[in-house]
Amino acid sequence: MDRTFVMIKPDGVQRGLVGEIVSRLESKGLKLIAARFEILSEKRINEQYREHLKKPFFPSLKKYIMGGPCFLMVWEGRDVVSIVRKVIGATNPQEASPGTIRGDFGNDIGRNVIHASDSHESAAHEIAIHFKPAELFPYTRIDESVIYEY
Ligand code: D4T
Repeated sequence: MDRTFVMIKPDGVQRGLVGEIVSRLESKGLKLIAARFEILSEKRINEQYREHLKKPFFPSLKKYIMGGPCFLMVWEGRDVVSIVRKVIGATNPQEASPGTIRGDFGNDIGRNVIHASDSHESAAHEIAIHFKPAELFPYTRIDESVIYEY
């Protein structure tokens, strides 16, 4: 089983989309193994978005992420990193396909509802930024034998 980090951003929380988003990922057959509400510190945002520190949009991105609670999650499943990226859709909601989370709920690239790790390496890094190992709770889903062929 692979793991990925997923974060519902403050706009998603304030718009009441937490339940809808968790439901979509659960219905897909993915397994939620950790979750927490938190207003992220500047230090953790800088670590999370380290490749964007020098980008012109970074100051407004940081202000937006720090502007309210985020819902932080770790999801587990086979190929979960690429599956979740497909479920959330393109970074710019105007380019995200209908049926994806950003395609259905987003309008503006600066308010794109949700984040998910884009590689196994970034997933490992981001999970370690936000969660201690003891905060992860792996378990077996009762329907695993019918979700996967092998
Ligand atoms: P996140 O990291 O939020 O899941 O987004 P992506 O992985 O899909 O996209 P990203 O790293 O390229 O962008 C990070 C974050 O910055 C915001 N952003 C991005 C922005 O406000 N203006 C911009 O021009 C870009 C490129 C949106 C997502």
